[in-house]
Amino acid sequence: MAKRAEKKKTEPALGEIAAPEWERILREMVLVRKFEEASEKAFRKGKIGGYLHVYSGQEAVVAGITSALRKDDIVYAGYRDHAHALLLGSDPKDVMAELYGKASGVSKGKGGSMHLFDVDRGLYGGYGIVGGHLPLAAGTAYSLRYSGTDRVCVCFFGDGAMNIGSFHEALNMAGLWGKRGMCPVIFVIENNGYAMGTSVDRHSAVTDLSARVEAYAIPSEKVDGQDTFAMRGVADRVISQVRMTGRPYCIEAITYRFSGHGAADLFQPYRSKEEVEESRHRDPILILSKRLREMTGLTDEDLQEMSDWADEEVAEAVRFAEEAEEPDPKELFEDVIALEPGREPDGDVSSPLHWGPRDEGGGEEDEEDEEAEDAEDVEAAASSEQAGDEEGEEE
Ligand SMILES: Cc1ncc(C[n+]2csc(CCOP(=O)(O)OP(=O)(O)O)c2C)c(N)n1
Repeated sequence: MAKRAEKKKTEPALGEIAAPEWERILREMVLVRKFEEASEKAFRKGKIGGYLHVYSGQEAVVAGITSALRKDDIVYAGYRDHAHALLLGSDPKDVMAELYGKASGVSKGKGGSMHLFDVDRGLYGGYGIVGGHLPLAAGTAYSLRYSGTDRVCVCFFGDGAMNIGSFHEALNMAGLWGKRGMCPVIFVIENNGYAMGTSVDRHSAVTDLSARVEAYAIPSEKVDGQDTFAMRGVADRVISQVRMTGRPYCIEAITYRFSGHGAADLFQPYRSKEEVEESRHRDPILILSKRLREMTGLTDEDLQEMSDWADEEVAEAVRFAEEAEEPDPKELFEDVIALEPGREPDGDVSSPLHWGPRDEGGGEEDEEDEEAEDAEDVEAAASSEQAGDEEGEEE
């Protein structure tokens, strides 16, 4: 009996989420898959520079979570971030243009595949430094609560990111702030079994990853990351709980990436062909399609129409990216903290965004002033000490 109640919690029935919404989620997952296939092709043709990590196989994880978020919630992602942008509603044309390094890309062509950024859609970035975004997510969650809102922050990261120092620092602070209801962050471990070519049991002393999170007073649970129903179920429950309590939570989604780690990982000696083949039976798109066929009467024609629509959207995105303008080289110095060599800071120089080369003369003066102030303080302290001694003598 208890078991059945638990199951219902993680698998919302169709009545709770309307059939058209499930079909919309499936349609978007198909779009992500086709987008990834096209981006790999473009990378191999040399159209995309830098690096490229695709998400095929993991679509249910982000689809389940993002479909349960509010528009004003915030999401952080690692470098495998195309699906996050697309499922939050970024225009596929702007995402593809970013991969191509074009000016109309979501990060003005400066970020590329690993650094998508679309604040209007709630995406506060993809991050190429493994685990680098976890402290940002914890701090963002704190600020959301501190400013009196009930918004939440979701932070996606891979199993490999759990072995980096910033993971432990971020989780410790989140656990601590969470005790006072001040850290509405949901950590989502996208456990695809590998950090590049190193399997979880070769990179982690404790392979029960969600259990490791509990050491920081953050409750957690595991979920089948290939099953969109299960992902959406846990997302609905956890997001509303975190929104209400301001306490962090961790979801470990057990998933699998069908492609190599990155576009250059062609031979994948760390896993067998059979293993990859086998994982295809747990394709999240097939699982959801089958479910919807049974529950909403989705037909082959409907699936074909979704596939054709996604093909057209992606073809248009590629066309757009190919034809888009390269960024102006001057743009290199915009939106960054460092200034061009020799350029004077303008505007409010007290803002970190205007930090520039320090004026040496002014700097010395400042130092002299500080030294004089220090000397005055020492003098004042010495004379009051002396006065105290004299008082003592009088006594
Ligand atoms: C701080 C840091 N160390 C090392 C790397 C090199 N690196 C790139 S990807 C990766 C593996 C990360 O694996 P995981 O977090 O599981 O993400 P997945 O690729 O599975 O999504 C590493 C170590 C990096 N980018 N940043």
